[in-house]
Amino acid sequence: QEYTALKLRVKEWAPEAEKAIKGKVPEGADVFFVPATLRPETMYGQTCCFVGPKIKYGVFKVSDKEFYVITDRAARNMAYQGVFPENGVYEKVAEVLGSACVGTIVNAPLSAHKDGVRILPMESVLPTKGTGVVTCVPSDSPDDYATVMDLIKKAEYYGIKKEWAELEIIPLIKTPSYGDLTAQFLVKKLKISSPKDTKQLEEAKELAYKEGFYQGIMVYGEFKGDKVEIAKPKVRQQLLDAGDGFAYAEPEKKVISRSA
Ligand code: ZZB
Repeated sequence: QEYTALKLRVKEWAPEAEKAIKGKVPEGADVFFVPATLRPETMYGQTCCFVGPKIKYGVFKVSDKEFYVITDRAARNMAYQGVFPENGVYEKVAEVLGSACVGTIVNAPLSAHKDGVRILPMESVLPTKGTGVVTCVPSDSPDDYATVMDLIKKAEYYGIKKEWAELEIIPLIKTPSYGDLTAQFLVKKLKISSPKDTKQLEEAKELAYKEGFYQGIMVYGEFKGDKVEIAKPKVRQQLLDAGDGFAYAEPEKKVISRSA
């Protein structure tokens, strides 16, 4: 899987996370949360960025001025993909629990929400996939939409301010079958009522991917009017050229045949 890793720069730390990194990251250095995405063309619609509250993240040094918050596993993989200065070497300067990061404000490249977005908790983030950081696009990702609705509904339970999850959901892509808010449409259609409806969410994700890629037309951003198929690599290249993102590949997983 070839992901686009996106660099979301920390603007303001949540107090607990700030304590965890204090004295370990040089004053004035930039720290980035780095989600891995397969949908660079949807980055205009980022409304928050998810971490697993129970996941342990490392803060890894890229240079004196630049540090990445990702899982140890992702850092190891990146170390063989030219992300760090020396091949195979990755230096961890601090550790921080996902829950401690909740409330942190980050700048999300291309997002319409220019003042920044919050780091919020998502129970279903897999520590074994991508970077363990997931950027949230509730217009086009059913998982993200279901999680955002749940965060709003149970803000107190999650220990967040409701407003943090209430950023406007902007239509990005229009398709013949699902309109211009694919995730919301599919969540309703498949009667998904919470992020725990994992089976329906899996189905919704597959449908959203297919329809979005093959039938989608951009209705937002620089490539408005273009087919998603055409816009996707262009948006990706822009992010790479601007230094706001880089390529990240997951190592091949052995496919185990279920019928064998
Ligand atoms: C933004 C985005 C916008 C995404 C969208 C999807 C969609 P897949 O297809 O199963 O390989 N993701 C990345 N890492 C993790 C993780 N550790 N745990 C849980 N989810 C993760 O999934 C790839 C997508 O899953 C990634 O692309 C990321 O969310 C999420 F409009 O980034 B995506 C229809 C999907 N739409």
